[in-house]
Amino acid sequence: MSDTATVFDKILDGELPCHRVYEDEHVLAFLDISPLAPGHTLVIPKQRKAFLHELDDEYAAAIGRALPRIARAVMAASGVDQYNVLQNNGRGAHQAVFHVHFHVIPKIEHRGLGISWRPG
Ligand code: IU
Repeated sequence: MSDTATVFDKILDGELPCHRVYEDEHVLAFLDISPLAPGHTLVIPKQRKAFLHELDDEYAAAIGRALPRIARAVMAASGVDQYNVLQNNGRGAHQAVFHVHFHVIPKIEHRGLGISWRPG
């Protein structure tokens, strides 16, 4: 399963467009096509792996460096100081796209979009 191309690989390969938020040598971040809140951003490694535990250290470290930067950008763009970071592994854990990704979701309570997302 890990080597199966997903829609995120097509985005990485430039076959599909995205609203790019951040990019470096190992990481791409773009807006979720079906946002739970305005500014909902997905952060993916440029390594084709389905699950977090499969990532090489190089990509895991790069994601770790990039996430706080991207969180700051999402906060600034969304005008919020609260947000959720979520990451699903496995169909039973609500993973739909089998390329590792982190959700950065602004918490926008005043718009009535209070997200009560919980794993499982
Ligand atoms: P999940 O953690 O695998 O359940 O999240 C997949 C996310 O990918 C979900 O929020 C979708 O809206 C999002 N997404 C996307 O941004 N673009 C796409 O073409 C597809 C899914 I398919």
